Amino acid sequence: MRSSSTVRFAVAGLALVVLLVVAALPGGTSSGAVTAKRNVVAAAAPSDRLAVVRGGIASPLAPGERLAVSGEVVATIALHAVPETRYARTLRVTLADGSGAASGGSVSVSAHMRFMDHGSFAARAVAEGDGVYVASLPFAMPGEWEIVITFVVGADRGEIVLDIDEYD
Ligand SMILES: [Cu+2]
Repeated sequence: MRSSSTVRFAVAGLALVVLLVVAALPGGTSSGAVTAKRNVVAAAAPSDRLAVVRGGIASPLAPGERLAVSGEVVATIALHAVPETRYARTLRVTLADGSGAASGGSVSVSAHMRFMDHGSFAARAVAEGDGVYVASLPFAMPGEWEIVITFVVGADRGEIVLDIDEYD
């Protein structure tokens, strides 16, 4: 009788020690690893939805879709997440005309939230050559934004309006 209750206490004590060790070992590091992994995934593949607005009607923008700007000028537009940030995006515009990449132009962007008063921001895209222009979009929060992209390429001027549903 006595020895069996001693064994029972010993087993219970051993189980408690094992529980404590298991709880202490991975606990501190696992939540940090999950957070870091989540950020990396968000930066690699934003699930933002883009639509181009023509005459007040928005239609989904397909990846790589070429949008008429003015004359023979067409634009291809892509958004990229910015590593280490939650909401900022990089806008990458590629311009081409009848003779190829349109590098001598200028591209600027203004943005505001469609249904909230968060102010707005404007940015001038930096020309990177080969018809590529890059602008930073410091969105204050995820949600529905409208951005207006203004183009000047030689004598051609044009504007593209995009609705962006930014996914956090
Ligand atoms: Cu808002």
